[in-house]
Amino acid sequence: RENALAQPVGTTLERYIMRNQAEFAFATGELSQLLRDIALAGKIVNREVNRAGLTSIIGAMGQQNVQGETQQKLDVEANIRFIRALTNGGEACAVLSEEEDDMIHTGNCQGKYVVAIDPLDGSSNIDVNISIGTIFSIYRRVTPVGQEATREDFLQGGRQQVAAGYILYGSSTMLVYTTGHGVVGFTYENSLGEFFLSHPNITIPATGNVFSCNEGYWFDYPQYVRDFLMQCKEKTMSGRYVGSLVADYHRNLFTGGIYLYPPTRKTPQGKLRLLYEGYPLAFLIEQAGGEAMTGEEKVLDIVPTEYHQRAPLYIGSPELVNSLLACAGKAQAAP
Ligand code: P6P
Repeated sequence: RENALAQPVGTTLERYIMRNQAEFAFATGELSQLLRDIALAGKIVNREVNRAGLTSIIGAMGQQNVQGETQQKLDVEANIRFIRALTNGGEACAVLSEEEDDMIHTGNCQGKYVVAIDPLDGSSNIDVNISIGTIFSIYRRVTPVGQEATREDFLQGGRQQVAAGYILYGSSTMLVYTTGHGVVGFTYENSLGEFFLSHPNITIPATGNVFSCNEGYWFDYPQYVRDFLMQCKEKTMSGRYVGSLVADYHRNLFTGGIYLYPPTRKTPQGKLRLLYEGYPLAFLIEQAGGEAMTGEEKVLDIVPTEYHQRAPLYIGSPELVNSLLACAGKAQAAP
């Protein structure tokens, strides 16, 4: 991390990657290129997101989106952008997207990586101008280069990720990622079209004053979750829930706090997806000094079986996650 810490705030993503190329994860150059491709798609999606509100006006002026078709829903548009950027970049042999049932083969059979991605999470929030995000998770393929990727490339388990991160399209647009050497944040300067290093070494406070969950599901929640939430309220902690995972996660990463998506009657395994939400956010939070649990185990230790499987998610400051688990322990121990 000393190399990253030595890099001045304000250096560009490009220069940051080049300077770290020799240091670690980027040694071969392919992962560097993969991150550049993701950043490029993020810039394009950022522009689309910022114009979303104007689409109808633009449509009225006869302009169409880049595909020359009627304006797509933004999550569909984002999916196309990320798959195209990863295909053109050449480093990813396959992409697993929240928007696609099966993996997308990019045709880059020489590519050494596969990418699981939620191109635009929380897209229902776009229409009401709330922050949204892209979440990505990167693995080195385990199948031989030169062949098409297979299921096992994507079902390696969370601890095999070589990089993970998110792009938050918020009051400012940020790219936050890890390659296993801490968490780094870049802020986008629209007028220059560049990501600039703004947070060289992001760590989450050990505890915090925020809990984030949809209390509408209160009567669905396991008893231990209700016990924990009652403790939070007795301590007059703040309930903060945007309803957009990347926005809630990012805020808690900086202020300290815990985000909870417990099992509900509608979603007995929780609503959030493991491969492109749970795993990447869990990798990031552990790199930032936090915890990510399902109530039963660490998220990163779950053995994956399905591309789009769900998992409960309790993630954030370690002291808050451990307090929740203590409630689970008491509940289990209770006669
Ligand atoms: P609920 C958005 O649809 C999302 O996937 C996450 O971004 C968000 O945290 C969660 O679902 C909100 O779900 O059930 O509280 O509306």
